[in-house]
Amino acid sequence: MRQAGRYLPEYRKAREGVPFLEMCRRVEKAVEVSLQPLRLVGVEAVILFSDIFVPVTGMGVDLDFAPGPVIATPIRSLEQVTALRVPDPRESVPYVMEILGALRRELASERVPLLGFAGAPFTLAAYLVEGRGSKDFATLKRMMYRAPDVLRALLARLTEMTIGYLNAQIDAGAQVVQLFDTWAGLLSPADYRTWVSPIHREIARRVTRSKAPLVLYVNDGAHVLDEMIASGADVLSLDWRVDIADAARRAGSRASLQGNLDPCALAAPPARIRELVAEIAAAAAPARGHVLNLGHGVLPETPVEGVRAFVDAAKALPVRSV
Ligand code: 1CP
Repeated sequence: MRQAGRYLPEYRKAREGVPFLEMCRRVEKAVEVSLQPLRLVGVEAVILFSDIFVPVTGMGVDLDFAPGPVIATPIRSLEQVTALRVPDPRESVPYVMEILGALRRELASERVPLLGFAGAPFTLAAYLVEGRGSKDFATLKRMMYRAPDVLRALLARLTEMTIGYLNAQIDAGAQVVQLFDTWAGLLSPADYRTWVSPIHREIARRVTRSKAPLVLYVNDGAHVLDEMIASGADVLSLDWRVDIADAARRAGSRASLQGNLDPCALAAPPARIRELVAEIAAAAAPARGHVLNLGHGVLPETPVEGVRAFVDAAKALPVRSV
């Protein structure tokens, strides 16, 4: 999950006076803040510092962050979709591969795995159509019913981009890749089967999973868990609304699990955080494998002590394979 960010005073310092996209482009800055959660709170894996919208800038979309993504001209027509490029990410966003290479060199002696990531096509399309974050993405949902061809064409381009981007990250040194479908949980099970599942399956089929396992995250996805299991992803990252014991039973030997403490629980005293971590680990024990994590990214208001208590409690658990 998102583990760098504003809850860390050192991140706020590094970010001072630097626009967010500039942070993602400046290799030394991005390497520095990627490593902050490892050095400052002791997490056991490093995730590339970037954003799901970084590769979208290479498609010819004008966007900025305030603090979430804001699209200058939201995509509403087929003409706009056909104008989107699907470039080679090594050429359009070469700095992402440089950051990964630099991180691998930095981590070579430490046995700390490096994660790359991408936004899933549905979630990227949600912002591109809506223009910015939203509670219900009503413009996107209207497009599903009024202009399904436009949405289908947009998702097809984004799927090509995403597959090329994840494979380029694996070539550049990512040892695990995570696909974030933050907004796919807004859909009914039937719409999810139509608009989302085929894309997840295609990505799982075409990403080089023999070199880097694929983690799939869907926020608010309890009602589509069986579809997630059928996606072919190696690890399913669960939000906190999912009963992880039930997920372990349903996934069986088909997928490992990741998650799923409510990020707000990091406000609890350390002793309570230790209890909650032990409860999740016990509930996930029957799973094929389990990566202890939050059920979403660390929130800006989170006390650093809470994050540290979570990490320490996780490290005190017996090691399991994934
Ligand atoms: O300094 C700041 O204010 C920027 C805050 C921030 C950060 C730290 C944004 C803006 N993006 C990021 C980095 C980021 N985003 C990472 C790097 C990982 C790390 O270093 O820990 C990752 C994996 C993401 C992924 C991301 N961005 C997602 C998917 C995962 C999720 O959290 O659901 C989404 C939906 C985004 C969009 C986005 N970017 C930034 C914000 C605030 C948002 C969310 C906007 C919204 O709520 O609609």
